[in-house]
Amino acid sequence: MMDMQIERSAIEKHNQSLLESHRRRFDFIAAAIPGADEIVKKLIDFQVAIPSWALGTGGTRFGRFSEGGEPRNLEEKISDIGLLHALNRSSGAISLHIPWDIPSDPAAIKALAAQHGIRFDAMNSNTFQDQPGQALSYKFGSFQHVDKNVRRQAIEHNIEVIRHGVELGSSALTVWLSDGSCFPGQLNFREAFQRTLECLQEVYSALPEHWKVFVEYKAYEPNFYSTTVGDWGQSLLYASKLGPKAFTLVDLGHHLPNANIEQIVSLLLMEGKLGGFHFNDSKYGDDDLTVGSIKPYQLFLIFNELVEGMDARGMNHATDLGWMIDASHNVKDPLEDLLQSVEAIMIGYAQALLVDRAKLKEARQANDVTAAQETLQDAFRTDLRPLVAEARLRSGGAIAPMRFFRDEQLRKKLIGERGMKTIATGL
Ligand code: AFD
Ligand code: MN
Ligand code: MN
Repeated sequence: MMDMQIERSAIEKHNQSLLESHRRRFDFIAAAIPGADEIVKKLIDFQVAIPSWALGTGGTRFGRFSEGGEPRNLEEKISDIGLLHALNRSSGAISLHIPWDIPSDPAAIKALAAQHGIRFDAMNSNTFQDQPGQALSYKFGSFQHVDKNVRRQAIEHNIEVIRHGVELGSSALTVWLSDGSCFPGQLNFREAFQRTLECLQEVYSALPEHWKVFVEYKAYEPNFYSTTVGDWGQSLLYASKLGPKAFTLVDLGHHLPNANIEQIVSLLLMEGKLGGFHFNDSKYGDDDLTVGSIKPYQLFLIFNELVEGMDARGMNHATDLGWMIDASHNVKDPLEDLLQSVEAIMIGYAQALLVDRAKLKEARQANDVTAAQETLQDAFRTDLRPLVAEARLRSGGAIAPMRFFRDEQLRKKLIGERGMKTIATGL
């Protein structure tokens, strides 16, 4: 059931109306920079996985203000991502969260996703909430828990998530553990680490042949004194002890204020232990704000390290890391927010591709700090949106997705089809 069909003719009409001005802008920037076409080709290949839990309005512990027209089930979530992908041609994947997204009919879900050109990226397990009817509580943690029965329940859940993923064609599991402590004395840190590692090792041994497991770290929240997978060092320690199929997952909002994330990314990539990202932005904590909305320069600096580090290892930019969004939209239309987030990621990536690597290397060799900074900022200050739009156009998408979304009143149409009072499962 295709909830919302975006007519090809509507996109073509939209593009026709914008083509002349787009062409002018594209030709201008393509004449001003080297390798415009190469950048466009890389942008066409680059796909960002959309989190299933972000298609509805998020909320905080203080309240949730749903928008209306939100997806009521997994089919509608896939349809919403199909809408995004039809417009930006860069959202060709979905990251599911279990048990929120348990498919009633996996084959039908897989076929529906394929119809939209969407594949299944990493699966996310959930041992940070107690589900209805759950035998044992995760109130005091899951893999770290002192009770081996709780740990067993959490291991079984993660193995169940892998099973769902295999049915859908996914090949990665993201484990984010909210485990930790709220007060000094509550935990023996060493024993909590050991128990967590033993559980992760059991999950690791259940991974199918070509699967990866991403160990996601987070500085604090919901625990506020310590987190058992609390920073990149701990995640790297777990991933290194687990083996070659285990990697770290970098969520941009999961660092203490002012952390140098681009340096962390550079070193994890050097170690071959960077698994992927949960992109978002933040001012203070794990705010899950729109990518690039607060610190776009940091996003560019991260991509600058990624492009340099991936090229140093001969990696395929599009396929060798997990590119996922993890955001929560409390006051914006979720689909508009996701269109903005994907665009910000594409712009940051394009700018990083534009960096004059030879000039940067020369400046570094000469300890010419000013020239090194100028080289980076030169790329960051170049407006590459016409290249991102060109990549969409060449892939059959819309030159201006946000304008299309509004001109076609797509949210109003979704409300018409689903009603005002719909709540999507998720955070
Ligand atoms: C929350 C956590 C973490 C996790 C996500 C999905 O902070 O980022 O990846 O939920 O489980 O945002
Ligand atoms: Mn995350
Ligand atoms: Mn988070």
